[in-house]
Amino acid sequence: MTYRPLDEHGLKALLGDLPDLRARLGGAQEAWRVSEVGDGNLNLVFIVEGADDALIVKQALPHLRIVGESWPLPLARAWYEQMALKAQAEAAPGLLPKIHFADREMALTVMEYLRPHVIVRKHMIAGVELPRFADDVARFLAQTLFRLSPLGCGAAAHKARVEAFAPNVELCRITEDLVFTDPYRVAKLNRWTSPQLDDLAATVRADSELKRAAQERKFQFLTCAQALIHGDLHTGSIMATVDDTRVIDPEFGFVGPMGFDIGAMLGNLLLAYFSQEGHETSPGERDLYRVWLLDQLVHVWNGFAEQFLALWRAESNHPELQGGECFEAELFADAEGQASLEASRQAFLRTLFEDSLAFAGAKMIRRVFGLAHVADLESITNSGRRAVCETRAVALARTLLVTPRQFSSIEDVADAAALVSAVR
Ligand code: SR1
Ligand code: MG
Repeated sequence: MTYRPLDEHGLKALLGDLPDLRARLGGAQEAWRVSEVGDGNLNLVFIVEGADDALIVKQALPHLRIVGESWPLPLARAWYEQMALKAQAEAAPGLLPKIHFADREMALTVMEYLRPHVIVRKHMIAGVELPRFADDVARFLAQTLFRLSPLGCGAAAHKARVEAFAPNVELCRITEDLVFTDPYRVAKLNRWTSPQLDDLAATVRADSELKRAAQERKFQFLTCAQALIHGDLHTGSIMATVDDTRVIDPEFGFVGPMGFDIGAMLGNLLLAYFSQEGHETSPGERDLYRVWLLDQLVHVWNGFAEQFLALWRAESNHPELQGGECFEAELFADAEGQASLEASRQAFLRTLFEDSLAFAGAKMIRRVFGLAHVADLESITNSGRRAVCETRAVALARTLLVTPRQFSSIEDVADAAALVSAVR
């Protein structure tokens, strides 16, 4: 199929020519209801409803949706997304949407329609508690980052993934520019709550320690090929109900630093936390929800660390699994070796914790001063109140990015967030 952006008519014709999907939707093709619901920055997203079932159709546009044709983007991102969805679904069963059909030329993916799932960011703006969220996200992180790294798979499989995702250059460049560089310089597309944050934006641009930390993390992002990562794992990339969680949209996927995915999640939970006061209709209304959000922060990291270590102990070098080739069991066979291996695992987790906090800080700062903001903060219509929330978020973000080693645990981070938000 040659690429053409789809409209309602084109979409019905395309799905009508695919017998499996036509049967799945059911009823007469003319009666199918099509609505374009994409509210992200990059793609077209359609819901197609037939008599029997409904489907999601996602199609990449050749340019950045939020900017327009002046910012061309490769259609190939849909292919990286399809490859990542498949790899992650194998590594973390049950946590991704099912793919029914994919076409590389059309940059098109047809997926199960998740309902009544809602984007987690929207749930968090509305103050909805999600009992499964932290466990599921921790499992997604542990299973994908372990099993899609050389700790959990063979060297050849790892190198094949590095090669397969390495050409996802333009999407990675968006992150390199928008996350690690633009917020720290005068850039045409930067924006912030003005005039309230004008001075803080200038302070950020003049902060050498902060800029150095951001550049060190950019270097890590560019060079550290630890695992296939999602690449954009914010709360807008997760859909959930109270009893089901699915991770979507891994079009920024590539083999990169594990801490980038974990940090994206922790940073976005902190943004959700700091934005809560802006959503209150009476003072203190969101106090309990704030506590719940910090609990999620703690549970995501601790749950991840526990499951990641358990996978490392159980699956690495497992004779019946195609486990990793690092830390080969025969090198650590005796008691001293076992203790040494365990110390190595703990040290790995500690470094990963600091990486994750630093990336979390970078992800928070970009959402306040860069091009792409988050609805948690943007939906606070009173700019004065929004600026207060943003200033607090930036205060913690700077500490996370510059001195992640000052935090001995994720509980420390939660305490620091509570302290910052208590400052009037
Ligand atoms: C220019 S695209 C802006 C942002 O949207 C995506 O969700 C990524 O976070 C990207 O940085
Ligand atoms: Mg996305």
